[in-house]
Amino acid sequence: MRKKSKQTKKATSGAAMNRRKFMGTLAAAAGTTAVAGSLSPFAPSVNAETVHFAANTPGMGGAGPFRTECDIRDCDVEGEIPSNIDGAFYRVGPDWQYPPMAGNIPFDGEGHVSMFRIQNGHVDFKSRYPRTQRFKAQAAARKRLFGMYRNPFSDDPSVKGVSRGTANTHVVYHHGLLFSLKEDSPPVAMNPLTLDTVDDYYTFGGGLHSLTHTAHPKFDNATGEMISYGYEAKGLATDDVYIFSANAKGHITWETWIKVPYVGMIHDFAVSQKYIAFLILPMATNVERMKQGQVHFAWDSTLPTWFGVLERGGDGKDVRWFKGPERCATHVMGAFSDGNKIYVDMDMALKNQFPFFPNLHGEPFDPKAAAGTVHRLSVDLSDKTPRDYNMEELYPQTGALPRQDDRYQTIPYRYGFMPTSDPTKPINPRLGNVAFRPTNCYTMFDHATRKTSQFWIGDDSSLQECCFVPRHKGAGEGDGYLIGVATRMLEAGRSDLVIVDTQHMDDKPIATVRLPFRSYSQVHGWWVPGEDLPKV
Ligand code: V55
Ligand code: FE
Repeated sequence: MRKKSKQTKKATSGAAMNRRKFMGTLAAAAGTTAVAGSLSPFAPSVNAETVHFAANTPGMGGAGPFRTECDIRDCDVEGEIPSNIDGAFYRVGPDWQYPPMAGNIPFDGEGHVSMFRIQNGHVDFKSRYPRTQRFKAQAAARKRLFGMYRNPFSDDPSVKGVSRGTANTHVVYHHGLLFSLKEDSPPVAMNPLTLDTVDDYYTFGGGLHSLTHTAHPKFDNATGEMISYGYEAKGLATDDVYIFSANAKGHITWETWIKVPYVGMIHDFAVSQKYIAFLILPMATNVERMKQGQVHFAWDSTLPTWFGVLERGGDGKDVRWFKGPERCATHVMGAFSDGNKIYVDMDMALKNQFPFFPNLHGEPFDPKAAAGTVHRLSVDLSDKTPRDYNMEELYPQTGALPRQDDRYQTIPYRYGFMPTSDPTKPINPRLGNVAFRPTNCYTMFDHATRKTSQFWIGDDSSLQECCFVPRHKGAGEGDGYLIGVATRMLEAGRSDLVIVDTQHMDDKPIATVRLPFRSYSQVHGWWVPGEDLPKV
């Protein structure tokens, strides 16, 4: 017993520990709550195991995982949904299947996909876990078998060769399949109507020559192509990036390879009509730390950023790299090219934006330096002298998870959207002293005028990422609705789907779909028009 308590203390780096926390950590370390050995007359027989989530399980703000696959026919809708909104809003986020290893992070929970199918003013809700290889292995064993975030050294030996992918980051739709994505593994393909998993390791019919696939593919709406990539493509911590394009039927018609200056997180990328661009971040892969049981990344503030550009359809050996200072930028709002220039809009901050990825050199997490604003990165490829890339801050609003009218991916665009926090808005006193100002606005950015408009949901709620829904087929850019999930913080985090008119950002939502529970937190979501879905 004494030996065990020592190990536990080490694992939580000397934090003061009450008994409850201690038991929780022990349970997490063992993957189960170990009650065998108790002298209670109710003690189960030897080797019996129960599943218990400690109160401090990461994610969900202390509420614990959701874990409920469910169907609701005809959700409660407040307000009116116009009949021209016809389609499916999909969302995904991590939702632990089994209690995580002590010290693991929210980004490692099993992906859970939900769908709001909207038609004729009615909304049907469905949620399913994609049956990843990892999910199935753990379900069969009735316990956690995978260790730390993207760290194969911490896994149970029984899962060697089983895909580690959690499919927890993004859902997109292409050639009739819904892809649930995690950047360390190939897509998991689902039936877009039933959410049944149809392939737990999708390789585009064998055409995918990478061991990984990003969560952020891009879509060229003129050609129907999906342009995508995988980093660490030849295995753990490799400096190879695989880049490809799949046609509207899902056949890979172009592929190439590049090497990166150093191996860091490449969470998103940019595609214009002419170019493809990557931003390499100081969120560096660290194999030594993985071997010591840590997560995949640590922020190395001594590293520069690198902006790499190659031609779409070209050869990876012609990639050019442009240097920049330490910055964190995770998501692309939009990208376009003009002659030999490429422009990439991203939310960008000075330093590490993820409190759960450690700073390698021991600096404390800095929330001010982690606040991101929309920046425009650019280079002129006709300029042959080696230079840094250019960057310009476009707007002062702070936030993350920027989006655009997705019909304008790869081409010049005018409107962007982002969940933001507004320092001038009140915080409901019943929320007490909140550590972070809630993200309770959706801001619409007009790049033509540099003006913004803002939807504010109120002082008691926070907003997850939004998706843009065109008002009707052929509607002008940005003319339509923003759709996203709100967390009602004074109702134990209950979830509502809100639909906001982009022409009336100041107004209340036109409709609110009231879920009778608190769902897991979304990372990303995707809108699919009804006419693009398979016929039932
Ligand atoms: C992100 C999210 C991830 C991940 C890496 O938002 C980067 C960025 C939910 O998982 O693994
Ligand atoms: Fe992302």
